[in-house]
Amino acid sequence: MTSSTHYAAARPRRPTEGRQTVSDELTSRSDETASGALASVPASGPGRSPAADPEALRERAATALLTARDRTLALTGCVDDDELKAQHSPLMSPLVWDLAHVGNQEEIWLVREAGRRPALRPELDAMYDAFQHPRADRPALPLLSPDRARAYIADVREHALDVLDRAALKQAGGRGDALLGDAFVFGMIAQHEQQHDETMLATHQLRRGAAALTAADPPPAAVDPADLPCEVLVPGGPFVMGTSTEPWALDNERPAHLAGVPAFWLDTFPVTNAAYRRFIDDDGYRDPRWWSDAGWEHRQGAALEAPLFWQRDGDGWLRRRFGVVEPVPPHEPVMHVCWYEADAYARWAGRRLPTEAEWEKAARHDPDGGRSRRYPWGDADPGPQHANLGQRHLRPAPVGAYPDGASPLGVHQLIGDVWEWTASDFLPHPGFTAYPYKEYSEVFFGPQYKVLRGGAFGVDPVACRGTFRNWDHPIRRQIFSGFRTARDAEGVR
Ligand code: AVJ
Ligand code: FE
Repeated sequence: MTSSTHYAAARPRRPTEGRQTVSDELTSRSDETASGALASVPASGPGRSPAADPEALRERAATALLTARDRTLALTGCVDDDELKAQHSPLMSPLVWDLAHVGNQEEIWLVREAGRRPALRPELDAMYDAFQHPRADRPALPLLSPDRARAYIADVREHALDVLDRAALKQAGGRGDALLGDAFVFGMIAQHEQQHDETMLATHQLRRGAAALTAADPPPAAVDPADLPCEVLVPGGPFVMGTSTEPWALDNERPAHLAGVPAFWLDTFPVTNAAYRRFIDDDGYRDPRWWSDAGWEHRQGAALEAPLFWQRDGDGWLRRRFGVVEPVPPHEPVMHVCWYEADAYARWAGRRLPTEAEWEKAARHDPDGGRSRRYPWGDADPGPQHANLGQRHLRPAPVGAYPDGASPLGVHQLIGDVWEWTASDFLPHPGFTAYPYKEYSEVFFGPQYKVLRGGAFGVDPVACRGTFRNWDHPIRRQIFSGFRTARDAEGVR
């Protein structure tokens, strides 16, 4: 994908090293161990801060905002105005709604709340409030034109960066403005824009017509999955789930708390297209034994027969991917399946979906010392050697492509490639406090949403962590969703 930088040019990009500073701090902290210092972890709120200096924080925040904006402009700059205003699916907003919505959220949180400055365009709040207008209704709104939306978000950004330049970025947990601690609110808004960038990427995938986006293919497998065990034993016992120390963790990831998980076996890799085809070929979609009642009802009503975007081609299958029709690649993680399909596949395989706690233990537990780490590979921020993230590639990588991103127990590709459905409903961690607004997470808690973990190729590293939680309805599959399976380890401790 090309990167549009015309806005960034209005304010020179500053050199970046902020992220590394933050993760270096984290490597030396050991408060997230199952054995020790949980008592020192605050129960809620934006958490304790690393001793990052304010200039490094300012740098990290500016870089995160600029990176998000480059991507937003690239995703909206590659199609014409009619396409920006069109609704490509009733599941999605017109791209031009997302474009102005990210700016409106930035105005609300960075200009008004963090900066305590007067509103720039308060009359836009209602139109770009996701709760006032369901996605299906958004095309009928008198939305800002693409040019006006770009001018609006650029204006907001000028003010937001000025707020950032002047902000007293104290450590979180100290006195003063909690929103500014660790530059949290800036990180939150950068993550918000990146989340919409992933949503816009899903809109591009739904859109018909010639390809508008291209990117290099991800790396091929560097290890042969056949040479590795197909599942890994994760030991039982408590581990620290969630975080109270990760500076930009969102409210639903907090606080750190002990979670007990009995020993279990987890797939080494996400389920591949080849494995999923065996389920299809075995008439898995026609056999109610594998489906929950709600799942079977949905499978019947929606006439599901294969993942979204797949079509039969003689004995084989093709898929449409960002405007290109191609054979389904056998060794890639399966994608665009809903929770009901993942659940049915797992039962057919004599297995089950992992719970969210199991997934997080597999991703974060360090068997040497028992600490919970930020990522499967350790505490370092994700690099291109670890995981397929950040829209560098417009598809998942084949299994075996990221041995450097594996966990110490040998679980691969937990981060990146595809979001992984878990068995769990989206519920608050014990001790949860909504912060800074109930509409980010709290209003979504309940059995109507299932949790997805790990991030996909379309997720930026700033919005992906071992603790990061995503959620969606169990029928949704326009998202970049896959899964892996698990089973109990009876008699194993
Ligand atoms: C976390 C992806 C479920 O898109 O609804 C965007 C992220 N929240 N704007 C969503 C979000 C507010 C959210 N998900
Ligand atoms: Fe939003």
